[in-house]
Amino acid sequence: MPATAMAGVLGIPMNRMGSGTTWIPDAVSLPSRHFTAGQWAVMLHGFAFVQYNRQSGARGDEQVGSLNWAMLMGSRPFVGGVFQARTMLSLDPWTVTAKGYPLLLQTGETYGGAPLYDRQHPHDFWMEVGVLYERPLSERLAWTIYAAPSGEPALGPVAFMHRVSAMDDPLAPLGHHWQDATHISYGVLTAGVFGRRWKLEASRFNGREPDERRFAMDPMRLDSYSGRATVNPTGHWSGTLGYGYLASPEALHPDEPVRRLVGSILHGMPIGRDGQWSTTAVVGANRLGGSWTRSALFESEAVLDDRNTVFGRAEKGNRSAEELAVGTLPADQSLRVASISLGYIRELARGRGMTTGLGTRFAISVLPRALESTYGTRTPTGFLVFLRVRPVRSVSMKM
Ligand SMILES: [Cu+2]
Repeated sequence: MPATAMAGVLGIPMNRMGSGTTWIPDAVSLPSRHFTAGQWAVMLHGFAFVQYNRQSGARGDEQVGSLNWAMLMGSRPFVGGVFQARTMLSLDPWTVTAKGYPLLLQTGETYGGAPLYDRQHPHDFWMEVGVLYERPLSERLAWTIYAAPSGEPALGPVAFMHRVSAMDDPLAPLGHHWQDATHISYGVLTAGVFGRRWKLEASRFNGREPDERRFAMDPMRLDSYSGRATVNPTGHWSGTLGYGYLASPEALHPDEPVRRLVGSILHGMPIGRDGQWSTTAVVGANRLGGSWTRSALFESEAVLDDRNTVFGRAEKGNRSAEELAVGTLPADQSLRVASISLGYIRELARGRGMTTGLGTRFAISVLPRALESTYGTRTPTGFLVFLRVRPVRSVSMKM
């Protein structure tokens, strides 16, 4: 039996665990390698893309780079429960540079002391370093604690790179900083209780976004808090609702706390012998000062068989003129933007449990008239060709 089918506390399949302490539907899985070493069950995840990325229009740019991450997780029985140590690492700061990669309309974090816009920041090298402990209280109830010098508080859905509906899409969602951007927080403590189909969690964490020193751990703080409810009513569905108070997310605006409300619904089902189909909807909102800004995402990925994968994403949300650094508009003018993307990957080679695919992704955005002169068009596009290496999906036996 593959370790994916391994049952943890309360008989919950081990690979229900997504990033941080999130859950995904049991019917789908993130491809991984497993082995055992003594009492330890070890799981290795990882994706590496090498991509040419071209964003069109007056604010466009192009880049050859690599997006990548690897995760190592070890679990073992410990005083009546299960102990897990994990780390997730990324070389993005080298391979897409400290300034990140071109992505029209993206905002969040800084480079050279200035806010980034039309670029996605690189992920920190230390994406996660943490420990997790789960222990049953009865046949139907268990408790858990998670402590991470770098990790993910209980807020939002599974982070995008760990989402089965987005795993083969190299690029970050435009709603990242409204939805799942807290997935790298330097200092997280989470406590929770759960049954087989539900989980309630509360976190204290560092609300500050990672700084520009991408290879160093940032100073730990526990100045922010969040709470999240998760339900997995059947093997095919998972839903969350979370709320967070981020004390001072942005270094450039240290006096501005953000309140975040995020809801998500994930669906997953197997397709044939080798495939799986996974879909996610997320709505996230940030309150800064007195007003809320919203973002919505719908994405889906189908691994059709051992050769073909298709994926797509549709998003809409608001940006302020200040966030997009449009000096000709009032700083607080709210601009509605939308984007849709489609991608396809053809597997070229397979070996040693890994598969290599050649992929492409095309995106088109729709801008309000107020942004036309800045972007040179109201429908800028993004184009990507890439090679992707990841583990072969282990056939799920947990249903
Ligand atoms: Cu991120």
